[in-house]
Amino acid sequence: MRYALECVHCGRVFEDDSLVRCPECGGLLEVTLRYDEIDVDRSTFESRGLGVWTFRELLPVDEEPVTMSEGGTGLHPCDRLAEEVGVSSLQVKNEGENPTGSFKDRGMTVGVTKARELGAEVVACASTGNTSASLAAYAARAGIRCVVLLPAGKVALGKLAQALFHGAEVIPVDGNFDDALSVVKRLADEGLVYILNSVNPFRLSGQRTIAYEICLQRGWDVPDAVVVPVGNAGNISAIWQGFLDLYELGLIEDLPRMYGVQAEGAKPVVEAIRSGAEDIEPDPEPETVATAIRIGDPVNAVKALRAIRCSGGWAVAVSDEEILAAQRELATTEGIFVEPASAASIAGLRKFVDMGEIGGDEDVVCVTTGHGLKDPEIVMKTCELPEPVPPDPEVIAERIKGA
Ligand code: AN7
Repeated sequence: MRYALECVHCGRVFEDDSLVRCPECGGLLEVTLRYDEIDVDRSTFESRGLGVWTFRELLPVDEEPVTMSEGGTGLHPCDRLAEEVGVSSLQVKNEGENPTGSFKDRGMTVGVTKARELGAEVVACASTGNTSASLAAYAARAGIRCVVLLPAGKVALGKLAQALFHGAEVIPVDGNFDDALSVVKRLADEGLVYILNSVNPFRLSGQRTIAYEICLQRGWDVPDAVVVPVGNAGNISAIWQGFLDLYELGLIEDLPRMYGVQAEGAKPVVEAIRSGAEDIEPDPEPETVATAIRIGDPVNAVKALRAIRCSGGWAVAVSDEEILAAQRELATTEGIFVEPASAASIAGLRKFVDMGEIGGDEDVVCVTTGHGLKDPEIVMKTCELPEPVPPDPEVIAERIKGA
C-alpha cells in the first residue's frame, strides 16, 4: 500500500479504509503517504492538465473517481491589491471556480469515491453550507443517498438551494454547526451513515491538492506565506500537509508559513495561538456574518495549531466589517467575487502585514474558498439598485455624461 491511516493522537497506524476514527483511542485519522513507494517527479504532473486527479499517485484511491473536473482553479496575480495591502506579490487561489463553487469539491471527489468503494448506502454531513452543497452534488453523481444536517436559518441561500436541488435530504437543526456535527459523528459511530465532514481522512487528502496545484502553477517555487480562512480547521491542515508531501517527495525545496484567519465572533484557534495553549477552548456561541466559518469547536483544531506553529505562521481574527470591506475590495479592484468567509483571508493579510508578521517584500498566496454567488443576500444589503428609466438613448446618455 502506498498509504496508511495514522492516528493524530496516539500515532497507531492502520490499513483499513473503512475507518474514519482511531479504533483504539477515538482520535482523528490522517492519510500518511509512504513516500518510498511513490514514484513521481515534477514532470509526472507537469505533463497533465491541472486538477485534483492530476495528482492521482498522491491520492488514497484506486477506483474510477466520482468526478466533475474539480480543482484546476486559477491562481490570480493581484498586483493592485498587493500594492494597496503592502506586499511585493499577492496571488489569489480562487476556489470558488470549483464545480459547486467551493474548495469542498476537492475533498468530495475523493471522499465520495471512497464511499462508493466501501459500498456506503447513506452519506452524511453537518454543514455551514458548502460541505452540504458539495456532498449533495457528488452523492447525486454517485447515486448514493445523502443526508445533510444544517444549522436552521444560518445557511446562505445559494448553498441551501444547491443541497435541496441536488436531492439531498436536508434536516435543519435547532442549534449551531457544532451541535449538528456531534449528532452526525454519533450516527457514523453507530454505522448508520458514512460521514463526510472533515474528520474523514480521505476527504482531506483531496484538499491537499490546493497546495500541490499552487506549487505546480508557480513552477515549483514555494510562496513565503499562505493565508487561509479557518472554520473547522480541516483545510489549513490539509494544505500544510500537501506542502509537506511535496517536500518529502523532493519536488519542492522550501515550505511556506501558514496563516489562519477567523472571524472575531468565532475565534478559538486564534486564541490558542495567542495564548500558546495546546488545544482550543470551544466557543459555545459562535457568531459572524461569514456563516461558512460560524464554528465554535473546530474538530481539526489540534492539526491546525500544529500547522501554524510548525510552519512559523500565525493567526488573527477579523471583524465582520473588515470581512465585508475586503470582499468588496477584491470584487472592485481585482474582479474576483468571493463569499464573506473567503474574504477573511484578504482582511487577515492586511492585519498580518500591519503587525509585521508578513513582510512588505514577501510573496503571498491567499486562498479564497467559496464563490460570491453563494450568498447573494449579504451583498445586496449593501448595494443600491437604481430606479428604472425609459429605454430612451437621450435619457441614458444624459445619465452617463452626468456621472
Ligand atoms: C467558504 O460547509 O465547515 O477550516 O460545513 O465554506 O476547513 O472548515 C465550511 C467551511 C472556509 C472553513 N471558507 O474551512 C461547511 C464548512 C468557506 C467554507 C471554510 C468553510 P475549514
